[in-house]
Amino acid sequence: MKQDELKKLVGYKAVDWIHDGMIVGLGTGSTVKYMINALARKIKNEHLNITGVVTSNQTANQARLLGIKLKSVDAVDHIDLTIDGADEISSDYQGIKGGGAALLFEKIVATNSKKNIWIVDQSKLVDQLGAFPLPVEVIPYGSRQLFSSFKAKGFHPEFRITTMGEKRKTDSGNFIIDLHLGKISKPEKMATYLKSQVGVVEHGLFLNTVNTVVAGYDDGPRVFE
Ligand code: ABF
Repeated sequence: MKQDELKKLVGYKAVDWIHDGMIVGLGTGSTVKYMINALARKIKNEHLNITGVVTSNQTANQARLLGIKLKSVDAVDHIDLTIDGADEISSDYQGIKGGGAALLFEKIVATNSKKNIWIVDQSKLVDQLGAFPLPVEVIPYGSRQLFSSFKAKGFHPEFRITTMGEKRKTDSGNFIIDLHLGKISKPEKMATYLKSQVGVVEHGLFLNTVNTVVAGYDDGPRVFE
């Protein structure tokens, strides 16, 4: 199956975990778009009372267009379940996220969720993290200094840029620096280092976060828990 078909497969499967009355974190990315479409259909067909909590303007726009009730992460007292995509998932279920530049709000919503499900096509499953560039969200002021320090450490940094060649801004107005690390042998150590750097807001290492992975294979969706 093509990658897009695999994304659709797991996006549709993921709504099996959503039940009436739930407060559901809605992730960001092309795989999640399929899940949100399926969720809107399920809400309508089964007359469900579902409240969505979004992780990006992109997701908010799609969910609103589909008539899904939304609340801010600060307007709910808990999130039952968050369903999101990922860029890489290692064999010990650690993740890299942020390819969609939404990692900060994704991590806030994931951190405040009772359960996290990641939906991916099988190409995202890797032995070790790092082939996918690690996104780091930084505030603009001092970002060139951070860039230089990452370069000096051999992290091969690149500012995320738009198709117009300008520095991409996140929903919070920050910049993303992608680190081309190749392999991340000690994700915990890398996460601790990045969070210690003044000006770093958040990074795309999602460690000890996911509870269930739904991966799309040619013979169907596979659930790993
Ligand atoms: C989002 O899902 C991002 O963190 C990640 O980049 C993206 C994966 O995108 P896609 O589903 O489009 O491959 O959570």
